[in-house]
Amino acid sequence: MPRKLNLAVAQLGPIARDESRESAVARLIEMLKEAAGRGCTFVVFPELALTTFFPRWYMEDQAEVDTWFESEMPNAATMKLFEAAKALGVGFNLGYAELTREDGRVRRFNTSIIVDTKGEIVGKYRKVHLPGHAEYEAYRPWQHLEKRYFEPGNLGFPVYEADGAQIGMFICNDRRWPETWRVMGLKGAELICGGFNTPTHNPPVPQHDHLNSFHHLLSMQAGAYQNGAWTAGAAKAGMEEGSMLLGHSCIVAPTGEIVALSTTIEDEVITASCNLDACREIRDEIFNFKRHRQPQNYGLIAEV
Ligand code: ING
Repeated sequence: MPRKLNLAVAQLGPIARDESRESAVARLIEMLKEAAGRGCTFVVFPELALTTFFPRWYMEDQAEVDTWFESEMPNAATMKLFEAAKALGVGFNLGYAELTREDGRVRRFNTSIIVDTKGEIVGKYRKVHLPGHAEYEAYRPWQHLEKRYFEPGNLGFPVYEADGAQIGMFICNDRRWPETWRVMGLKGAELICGGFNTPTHNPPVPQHDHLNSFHHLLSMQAGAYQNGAWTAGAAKAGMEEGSMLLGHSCIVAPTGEIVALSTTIEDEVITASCNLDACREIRDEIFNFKRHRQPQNYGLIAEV
């Protein structure tokens, strides 16, 4: 009997700068209900799914920056999402800005969590690859200050068991780096999921703007095929505070085939029935890590 995971990806349209957490959570719950109605038991939500993509603005007042962060999870605004998911028996992956105290100091990460069908947080990931810059760059129509507001993740690329499935996470720019996928592939991930906020105009390299979706899907499909895993990406999409964000939320099979793709730049749920055992035909035959990898030749990849 194949192990089927009925998977949903819940794409968000724009979140306005002044939109409340409660409003964003209400939109997430609407899509959670739609996913449950289609028989899904796991939903992938976008990166920084509770607020607008705030790294597009330069801020110097740390107190203002910290208004975009969550210091607890769940918290007053997100408890409704956890409760709705538990009541419907649906797990989820959620991205948010995490403010925490570790090693005696305040730490800030671009974070995502895995919540199981019992409403328990069973895993956490902190974005490793932070794109953009740390100081104001006047030439840009908007900033991309992830290096200013977040630290690189300090949890590595973990893979967690959730309701019988081995699930790993990426966040946005991570998907462009093959190391992200390979580490989780080596750990046996069957589903590697996450969210993204991808402006369709990248100021340092505008000549690539017309390749924006191609590069996104190429990364998702390569990650899936080369590691024999299902991959799923949830966009925050649409014209958000003057910046057009890519849609093309997607679910990709271990063969690299796109099995579901969003067709709007608004709140949209896409779904697929994922046979987790399909990972095997890639893992056993094509990318059989034990039989075919030659890591003695790969040292350079992991060198600083
Ligand atoms: N956003 C973008 C991403 O990696 C980017 C940054 C855009 C990089 C376009 C390259 C090209 O999808 C985030 N938040 O990482």
